[in-house]
Amino acid sequence: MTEEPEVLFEQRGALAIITLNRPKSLNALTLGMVRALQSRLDAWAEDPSVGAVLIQGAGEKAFCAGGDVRAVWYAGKEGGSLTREFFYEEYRLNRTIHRYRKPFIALIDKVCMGGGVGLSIHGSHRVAGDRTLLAMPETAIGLFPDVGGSWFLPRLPGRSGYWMALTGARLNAADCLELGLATHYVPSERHAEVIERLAAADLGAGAPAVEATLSELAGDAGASEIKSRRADIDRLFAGETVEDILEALHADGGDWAREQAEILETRSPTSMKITLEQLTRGAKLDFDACLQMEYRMSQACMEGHDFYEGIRAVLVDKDHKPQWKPARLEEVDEALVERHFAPLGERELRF
Ligand code: QUE
Repeated sequence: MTEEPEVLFEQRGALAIITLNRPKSLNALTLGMVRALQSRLDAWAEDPSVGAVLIQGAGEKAFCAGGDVRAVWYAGKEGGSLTREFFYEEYRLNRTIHRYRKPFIALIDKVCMGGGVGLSIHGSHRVAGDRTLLAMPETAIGLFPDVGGSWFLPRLPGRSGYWMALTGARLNAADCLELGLATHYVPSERHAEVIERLAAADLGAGAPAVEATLSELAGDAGASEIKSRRADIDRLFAGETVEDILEALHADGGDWAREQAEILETRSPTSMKITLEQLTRGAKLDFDACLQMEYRMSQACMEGHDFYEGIRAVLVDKDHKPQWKPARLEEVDEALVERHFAPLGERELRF
């Protein structure tokens, strides 16, 4: 029996196509996939026969559910090097996509979370579909919204990125378009046509050729619920501390605010505090500095408690009852937050 490759690469016309191919694991990104993507993107960048790159997920459920954090979890428990190498190479790949000189189109139908957002948001075009479900849910697993979250989340309209980061809210196509996380909506049944049309297009014209094709296929994603919530989000998530935000949510009295507070009360207190600090700092940093900060944070999380407990509760035992430590926001002191931003000396992320 031959083993299925975890990523498939092909070229049709001037269109280079990536298919994330671990459908049973929601195409969660392994280090092997990161390495394969990095070397292929580097090669395609120099290849004059490639006019644009498109990335999609295999199967019916996901574009990409995130990093293969289960493997990182095992490595962390057993002293393996994956806790260092995975984030290091994943963030470098995010940067390659951010700096890519050719159109980079992601078909983000179905589940697109965490690391999956990192493979799509930094490209030039994101095409949402009918089953798009996009989130940065890391505060639920004792992590923080990485893969460039410090760059793109504080740059979303108003406080919407802060709300997404803290709650892990799940967005549909209309919401993604509203916030600029998606550039186009194309009905899912026409996503195969997106590939066919781009493969047949004269991509020598670059982004305008891609733009024309996507615009022709684009449809109406319908009304965005977030659009009607934007004023609430901007008002209730404006606080400088997580405690301030929770206080505003409790004081509001409405159902939506109460639901948001209930969500936050299940998230890792440490994750929420470092996430708010991360976005506040990220708003003023350039892209590379954002990733370097995130790498410091990732390594501090690997040394801590909540990541192991979060993965245990959500992906290993699946009891969804994490016992966070510290368990309460007020126990997460400034020194603990600051530790997540400390320099790493020889181990810093370098480009
Ligand atoms: C929050 C997350 C992730 C998550 C669930 C959360 C995440 C992630 C996965 C995931 C899903 C399926 C897999 C896998 C990992 O789930 O980042 O290996 O097969 O990667 O609530 O941040």
